[in-house]
Amino acid sequence: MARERGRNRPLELASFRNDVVAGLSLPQKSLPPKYFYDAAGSRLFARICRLPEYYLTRAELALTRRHLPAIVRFAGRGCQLVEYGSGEGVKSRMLIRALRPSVYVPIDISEDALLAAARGLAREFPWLRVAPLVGDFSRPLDIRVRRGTPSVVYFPGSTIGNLAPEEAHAFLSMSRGVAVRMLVGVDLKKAPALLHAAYNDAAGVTAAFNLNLLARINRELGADFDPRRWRHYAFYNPAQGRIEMHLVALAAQRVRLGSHRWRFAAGETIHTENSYKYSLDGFRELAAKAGFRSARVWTDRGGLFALHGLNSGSGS
Ligand code: AVJ
Repeated sequence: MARERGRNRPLELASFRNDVVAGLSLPQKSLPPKYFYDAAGSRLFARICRLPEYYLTRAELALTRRHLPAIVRFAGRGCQLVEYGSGEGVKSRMLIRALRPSVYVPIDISEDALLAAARGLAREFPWLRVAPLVGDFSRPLDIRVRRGTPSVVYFPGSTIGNLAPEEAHAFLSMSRGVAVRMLVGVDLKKAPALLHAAYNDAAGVTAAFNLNLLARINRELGADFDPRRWRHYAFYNPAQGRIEMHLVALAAQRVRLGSHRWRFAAGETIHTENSYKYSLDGFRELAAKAGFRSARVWTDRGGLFALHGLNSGSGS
């Protein structure tokens, strides 16, 4: 195991570097949001989930608790449960306990977090077969599903919101080859002021989360970003139906990474994340285009967040 990790790390670092160089070389400089989640970023994200303004996590937990029996009936006890995410959350454990999957496949980009969570789950649920997989949802699923037992893909947390609708369509189409059913957590469209507050918390945790990306690029790739010369900027773009997060250069500056150099004008931004929001019908339509029938949808009492139960319409 240790040897395998030693082999993978340089590759991971090389793709991180390639993605950063490619993103900063675009006309609208941008960085992929999957790189937010190093150890410091994951801690900051856990704090975001507890912020009073960040309703998403609480709303999804509440709806899962409230509709658990119906969700379990939809997914089917004993299924093979594939989850994007390490499965350490309360929601996942609630679902595992009630669903009793024949095998649980958590998929996460952070190998350390994934293996730690898998060990924790194995301890908590001695009857559970856990088969963790390092990866992310931008690449095709490489899991050998056992024939005869339906596979259910669980994609909670509105992580699908990080994808543009075309990418979300591609992800859903690809999942259709594997999943008989899907459970997808999706943040709902709502008053822009509420969305704005969720990504501009008073305590500044989201700002720290966004800025940590520059610190990580410095730490791991040896770049020379000065985080004090950048500011968190997040707003709702109603035409696109998404929150956009950016980092704004407070002054003109240059940044270097190895032999690469970039100039930033004062006020120029690096686009770090999109977080798409969908109406119930908007997401149903997207799922239908990818060949899924949207069979069920559950929401919290406040109508803030939705869990869609999708049917591939192919067999069991
Ligand atoms: C984990 C992608 C669902 O978009 O709300 C939280 C990440 N970014 N605050 C989101 C995030 C800023 C989050 N997702």
